[in-house]
Amino acid sequence: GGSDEAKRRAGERAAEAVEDGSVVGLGTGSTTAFAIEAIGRAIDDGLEVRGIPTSFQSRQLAIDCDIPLTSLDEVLRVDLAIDGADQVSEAGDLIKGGGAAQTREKLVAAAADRFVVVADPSKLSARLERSVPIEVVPDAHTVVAKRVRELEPAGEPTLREASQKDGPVVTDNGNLMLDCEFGSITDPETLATQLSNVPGVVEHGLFVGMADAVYVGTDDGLEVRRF
Ligand code: DER
Repeated sequence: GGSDEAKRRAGERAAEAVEDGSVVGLGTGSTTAFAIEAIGRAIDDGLEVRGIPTSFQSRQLAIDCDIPLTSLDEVLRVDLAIDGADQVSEAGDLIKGGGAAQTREKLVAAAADRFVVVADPSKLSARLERSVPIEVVPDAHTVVAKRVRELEPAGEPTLREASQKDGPVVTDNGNLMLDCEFGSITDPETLATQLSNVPGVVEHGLFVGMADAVYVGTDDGLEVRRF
């Protein structure tokens, strides 16, 4: 992973884009955590915003930072969503779900007028080539795994195992995670559609054409890519 300094730069710069009176999506992970903490400090200085958390982790951090919270049920629109990514392609497409939170992350990003991704250089890749996390309803994990192996191009699924518990990772929504290896993904849009069409898939971690900007923090600067 990247350095904390690079992540901090990206997160804090994204927090500066939050406007007074707005609704902001609060993503998951260590890079976005710097944005959430910076939004908390801005609130101490008088900024008025409401946040929509995307996971148990981001909700807890937002509460610790005294950020007033709301939900997609209660607002008509989200002004800005800020979130990290596991990989960012040159085209601005993303793989997410390393934190198993991609379903709510995608809901909030899709509801947002503007979606800003915060990253460090270790996340950048010409093409998407990490394994694609897929959240599946528990009863469907074997049938979804079978369908993933039969896709063209085929994927190799692995049920994500918990590290401090015997058995699988259970998501915030009570589902399971399949990490699916497709090699280098030449057509993310088609793969995204194929995965969405498999019954039992709750949401997959391909975010195609969703990011409006990627803030790439480095140890001594920040590069902004707009899409
Ligand atoms: O997409 C994800 O699930 C990742 O956890 C993402 O949010 C990045 O996390 P990081 O900033 O800790 O690398």
